[in-house]
Amino acid sequence: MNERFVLGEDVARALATGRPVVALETTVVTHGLPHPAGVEAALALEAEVTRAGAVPATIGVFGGAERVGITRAELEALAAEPGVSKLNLSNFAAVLAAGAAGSTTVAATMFAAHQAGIGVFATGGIGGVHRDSQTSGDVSADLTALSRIPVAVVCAGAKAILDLPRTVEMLETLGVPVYGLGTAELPAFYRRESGLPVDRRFDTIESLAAAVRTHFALGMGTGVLIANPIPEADAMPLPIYERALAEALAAATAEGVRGRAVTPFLLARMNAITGGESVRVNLALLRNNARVAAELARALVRGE
Ligand code: PSU
Ligand code: MN
Repeated sequence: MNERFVLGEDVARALATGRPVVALETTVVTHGLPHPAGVEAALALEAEVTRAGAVPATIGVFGGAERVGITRAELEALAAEPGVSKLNLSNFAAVLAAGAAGSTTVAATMFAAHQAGIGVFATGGIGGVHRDSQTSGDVSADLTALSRIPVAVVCAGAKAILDLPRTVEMLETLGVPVYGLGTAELPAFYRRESGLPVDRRFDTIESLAAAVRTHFALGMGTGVLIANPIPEADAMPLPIYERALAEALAAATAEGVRGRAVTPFLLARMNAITGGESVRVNLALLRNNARVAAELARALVRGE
């Protein structure tokens, strides 16, 4: 550990005493949700983790340090920072070295969490293989991180804006187990079903924790993806979902959006087209994931 790596007080104490900790990302705050819904979401997720009996560790980069367990004031400052970088594995070090501000994607959050010794992380939906990947080559660094960082990522599947069948194939190729909690299907973020199978279904946190613990104990070296579908009552109605998705994807193509801008663009378009419905759904699934991640972190601590 050095000055480039700073643990928040509560997180440091929790890790030192073997209490369950859940990592939380900040790209969803700065790029995934409209301001100020992002900050409210981050605080709601921290509260959800705390309520479920674990310690939240929200992660961000600023002032030349990678910070695991930022304060509310730091979170607000990060969210208000103009031009804050969306960090994955490739731009992380340069932004850190420049002393600039960066929010962490799933990839960057996995990296920082693992460095801190945190094994469980809650997000909304991971990045994956984009629908135009054959021409654009756009595949999220989240998959790279999952292939080489042993952290359990609780999500509502991959974002439906992606090519889900190719994303599932890629996860298998990379050796990343996909475990469904209460489902045999990979959820499609805004909705519970995608028609794509997971590697295994679990119906209790204990049985899920046993598989995650075994995966890490075997030294597989990869992350684990835990697919936790949005509660049925919160899911986006199918007709709204299909229309909004088609319109958002068409807009991205028409406007020639590329690279790191693609995912934030599509999420913002979904929000505009659905009149805020996509953000409401996003918040619901994030909270659901934070709670399950806290329960998983507790089960993993109990089993040791
Ligand atoms: N999940 C959400 N909203 C988001 C993201 C995930 O509900 O904004 C972010 C995550 O940080 C994820 C990133 O890692 O989008 C993926 O971006 P890309 O496709 O550019 O790798
Ligand atoms: Mn990308």
